Amino acid sequence: MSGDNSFVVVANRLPVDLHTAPDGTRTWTPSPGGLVAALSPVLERQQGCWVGWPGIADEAPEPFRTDAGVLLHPVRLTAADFEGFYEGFSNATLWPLYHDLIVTPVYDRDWWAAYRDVNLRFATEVAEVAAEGATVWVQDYQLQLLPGILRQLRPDLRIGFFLHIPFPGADLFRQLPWREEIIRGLCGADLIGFHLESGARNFLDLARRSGVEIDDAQVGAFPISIDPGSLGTGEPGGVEKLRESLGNPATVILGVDRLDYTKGILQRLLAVEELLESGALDPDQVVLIQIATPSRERIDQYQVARSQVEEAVGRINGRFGSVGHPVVHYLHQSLPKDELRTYYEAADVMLVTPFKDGMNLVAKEYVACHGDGSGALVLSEFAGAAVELHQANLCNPFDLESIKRALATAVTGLAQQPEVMRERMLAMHRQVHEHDVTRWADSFLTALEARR
Ligand code: ADQ
Repeated sequence: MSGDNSFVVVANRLPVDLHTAPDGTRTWTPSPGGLVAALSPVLERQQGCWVGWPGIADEAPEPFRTDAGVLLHPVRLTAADFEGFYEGFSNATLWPLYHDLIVTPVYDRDWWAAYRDVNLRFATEVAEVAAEGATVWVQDYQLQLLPGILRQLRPDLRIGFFLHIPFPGADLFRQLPWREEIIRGLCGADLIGFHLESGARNFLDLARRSGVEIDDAQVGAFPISIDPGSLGTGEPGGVEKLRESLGNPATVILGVDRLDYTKGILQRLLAVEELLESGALDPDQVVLIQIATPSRERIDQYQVARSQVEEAVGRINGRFGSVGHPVVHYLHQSLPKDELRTYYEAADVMLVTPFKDGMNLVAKEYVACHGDGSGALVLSEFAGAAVELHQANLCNPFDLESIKRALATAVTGLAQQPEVMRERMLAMHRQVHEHDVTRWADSFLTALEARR
């Protein structure tokens, strides 16, 4: 049982979208994302294959090759799989547990059974497409059992695993009724990668407490980054046009996130509201744009988070806006990357305030768009990105006063100490350019190559 692909990437999602034309014709088109861009060179060089779910329940196209020659291999999931494995165990159990219990995880035996089944199905598909001795790179928390299963099915493979979200401390992780199975599943990999050293340490500690034999070299920290080129060049005059449409305010503040309760969107709105209330921010001089991509909308906690955000936006505009001049501009939409670039460029202050975040690519994207040294980044201490972007205005998102202080300091810093702020932004810009996503992928794959 082996295929002819010497390099296989496995992720919950296949990088494709289904398009339906007005006449009803349906086509699957590759959707370029950060991970695809990062892995494309290796995938193309090595006749690579990507295994994943195409994003729609009960549907899967036949495997097909992209123009660049990458084989996309769909795994079919039923609506019940989607509920139990994805919405349930992945996003209502593991996601809150790994993000330090910002909401309470649900431990449901049926969801666990679905998670095991789907991991087994993914592993079986990978075992069929991978060539003898191939390298397989497994992505993220939805597939933590896969390395262990695959190791049993195909001992000849070189298996890497990367976790895109934080890995919690032992005291939290040990709540999980199926903790042993997850640890053993991950230990099937030759190399287990985390964004931060702290995640790697947490994992080593747990594995050893569970009596699993593991050496230090089996885990490592590989902070992910972005492809600065993927942000496009921006529309000429786009920034001026955008600022004009906002009424040319002195200060544009921006938030860009998936609408997720981990991202601290409500907290930042409350901080802005209090600064408006105290007069520290002038509603005639400042505009906050919050762009929030719809996300996991059927899960209760996401509906609660959305209502809270939308209620706060309405209240702030009701209190401080005037006709034709809202203080908060809120979009519940996903925007194309080049449009996002105009927002990033136009923003004087970027507010990134997650309670917990594996890395946070938005912070890096903002910095990548400010090669001229303009702008300021207010960044949560609990985002993985804070380790590398320590020149940001750091804040504790659990402390409203801390967000307010960081935001107010950023605004006054830009006015009163432009040179200091410029140096700080340029240092962060250099960091992101020198450590891009290609470097991330190369360093992981080189370390994986060195194993076994
Ligand atoms: P996410 O939680 O999705 O990623 P993040 O790292 O910020 O968070 O990436 C979000 C991506 O979506 C960015 O590239 C951003 O540009 C894009 N995006 C957000 N809102 C958008 C909008 N309205 N329109 C268009 N695009 C939008 C998970 C982890 C992170 C980790 C990444 C990568 O939770 O901690 O950094 O994976 O490992």
